[in-house]
Amino acid sequence: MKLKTIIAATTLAAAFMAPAIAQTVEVKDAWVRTSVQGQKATGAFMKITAKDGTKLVGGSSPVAGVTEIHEMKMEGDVMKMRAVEGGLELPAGKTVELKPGGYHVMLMDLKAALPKDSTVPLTLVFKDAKGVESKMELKVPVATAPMHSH
Ligand SMILES: [Cu+2]
Repeated sequence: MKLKTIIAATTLAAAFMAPAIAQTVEVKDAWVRTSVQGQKATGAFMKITAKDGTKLVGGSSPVAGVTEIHEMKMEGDVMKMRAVEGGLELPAGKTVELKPGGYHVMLMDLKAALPKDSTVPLTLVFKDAKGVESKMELKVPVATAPMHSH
């Protein structure tokens, strides 16, 4: 019991030092879709794997006024987009893919164009089963199509 407490305290200290990194969450193949001047919104996509069950509850980026977790769904024959209520579930050990036509991180109120090959700083906010929030800082490449890492 005592050991567990010490480990928890150490993790917390590390989280404060290294601007708050979610140690148990892995993000791969992240990319942001290019946007042109005057465009109001774009999406960020990635593969997220949480070691322990957690939720993606929000995000922020200096390039966007508003960042939300969205899902796209067919309603009848209309594709609709809406914010994910209560956060996106990330079941333990299962990779959840955010991709065009499905879940995505919506960047709205864009402040400038996002040209190909630029980079967007993106902070993701996760909430674990106990309700503890942690943040992950990413530098996401801007692309016109999905990125692949091998
Ligand atoms: Cu959206």
